Amino acid sequence: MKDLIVASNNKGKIKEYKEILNKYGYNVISQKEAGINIDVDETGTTFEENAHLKAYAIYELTHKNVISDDSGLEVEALNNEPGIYSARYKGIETEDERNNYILNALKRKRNRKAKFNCVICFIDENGHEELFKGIWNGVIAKEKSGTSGFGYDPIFISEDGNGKTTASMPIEFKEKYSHRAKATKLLVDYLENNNVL
Ligand code: ITT
Repeated sequence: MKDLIVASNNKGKIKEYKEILNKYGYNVISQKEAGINIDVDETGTTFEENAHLKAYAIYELTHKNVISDDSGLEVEALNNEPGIYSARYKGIETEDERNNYILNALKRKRNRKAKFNCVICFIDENGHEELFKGIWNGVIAKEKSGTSGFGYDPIFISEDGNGKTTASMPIEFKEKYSHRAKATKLLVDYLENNNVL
């Protein structure tokens, strides 16, 4: 198995990377499992910049193959917020309260279009860097439902589903269609075509 350290402290993301990448023959090790206890400051202004900052910080400490993930939800009627601030939107502490905030903010809006973004930054053990991006279009539900996944999954209805939130769908659904699944597919194609690992 080929090892990849995932530069993340988000348990939901790490679980998804373990599930998807394992199927492709990669062994995903979280930064915590690699013995690294840091939280990188996300000072960038784009998903790309923040993905780079997170991957580079872990690469510098390990000089091993690293991936990071900067992701987030953009809601059209909220000027594409929360975007890169998805994990700390309006300083609201919990995922559940952030979901409530968005549902409230959209109460009288007709336009409920939204999309998830995911940028993966891969740095190989020689320091060569590549970025891969995935987007998942959908709408914001009228109310929360479901318990699978994490973050905004209880309020996001993707264009690929049957009108249910992604938190109401089996795990395999996100593995196939999500922003993360799409970016991961590009990463795997790159790794395989270039015999990187
Ligand atoms: P790391 O930086 O340690 O990886 P983080 O949670 O801070 O963890 P981000 O800065 O990339 O990561 O923020 C991503 C946020 O976007 C995440 O906390 C969720 O709120 C949301 N998000 C991203 N992908 C999601 C998904 O698949 N389902 C639901 N919400 C998601």
